[in-house]
Amino acid sequence: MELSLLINKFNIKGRLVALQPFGHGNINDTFLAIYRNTFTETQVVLQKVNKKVFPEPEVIMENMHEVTRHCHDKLEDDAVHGRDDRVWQMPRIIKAKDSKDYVIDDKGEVWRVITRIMSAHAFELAQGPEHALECGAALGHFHYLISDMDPKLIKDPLPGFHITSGYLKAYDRTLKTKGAKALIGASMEAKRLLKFVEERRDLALCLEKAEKRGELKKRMFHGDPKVNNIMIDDVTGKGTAMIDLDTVSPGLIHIDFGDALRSICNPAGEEETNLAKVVFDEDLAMAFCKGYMREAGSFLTDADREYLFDSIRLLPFELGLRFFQDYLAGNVYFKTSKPEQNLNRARVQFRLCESIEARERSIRNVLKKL
Ligand code: GN1
Ligand code: MG
Repeated sequence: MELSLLINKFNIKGRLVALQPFGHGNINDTFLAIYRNTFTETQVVLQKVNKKVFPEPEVIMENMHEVTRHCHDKLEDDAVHGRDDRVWQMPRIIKAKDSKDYVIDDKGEVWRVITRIMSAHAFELAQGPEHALECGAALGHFHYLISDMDPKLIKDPLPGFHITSGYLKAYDRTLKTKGAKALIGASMEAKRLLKFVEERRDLALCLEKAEKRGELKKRMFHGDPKVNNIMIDDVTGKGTAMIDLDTVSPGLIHIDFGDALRSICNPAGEEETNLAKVVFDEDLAMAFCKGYMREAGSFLTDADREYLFDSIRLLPFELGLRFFQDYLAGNVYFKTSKPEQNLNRARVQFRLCESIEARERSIRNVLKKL
């Protein structure tokens, strides 16, 4: 179905004047739509939820309904009581004309429309310590917002998401395939990455083991708090919203903490091809942690703090493993424009992991002072 006909099934006022691809997500297809009215303009985001990644796109929308309802109520209450130093925002679902939260097209694909957060941007890379601090504040505030949500309202959006032991199992299964064997046989770099994974199998289980021992407890987490999912107000320069709410569900907040840091403290970005440029920037990390603790520090336990370093080391390893496995499986999960792209993405994450390992003592010192 043509995109303009599809978006016409949603309840949006005005005349559609532009509909164009938007953002750099690796999973869903995203478009920006602009509508004109006599006195105003409305901008919305149209997205196709990726069925190959999310087994039940309808569940994603039910979850989003619950998350936004909970957070919007809390945001309004906080605003009425003047509890915040800024206006925190969150996208709203725009309903279809039949009052549903999504539209299913003739191919069975699930489409949704959400509001665009206006006068704010997300960046592809950290812009400096002030930006990193605001990213930390935005994630910390988001954790506060969802902290008292009933996890039972949420259905598992993506079974196995951020379960590192599961990714290792999938990787081991892939290694046995003909395709993976051929790719590894043909590339020195792939062999090097294989060795990198072998040397770190134990570390991959650190958070899962801590959870099993009861030291860490699942709470609500975001699941994908990378730098381009954190909106910064164009006028004030302050963090104003977390976007990409598809994976908000019960999980360890450590995953979010490590995932945000692996994204924000790598100023070269996920697609860098010159590994010499990939380093973990400790100034950005310190700034991020300061912002995060200001908003979320009060609900972290001593045990939570114990595992912060492990989470910073784990997440680039986990993402590198996911990229590497996808490369070996023939690029079936993450969107790619070049056949070697997932291999290179894995190289970047593993280099970042090494850079974190080399700075362990200094990073632990920073974390102790928080
Ligand atoms: C994917 O779609 P996007 O780019 O927001 C992935 C994240 C990864 C990220 C790496 C559901 O997120 O886990 O960290 O790519 N999301 C899913 O860029 O797998
Ligand atoms: Mg995402």
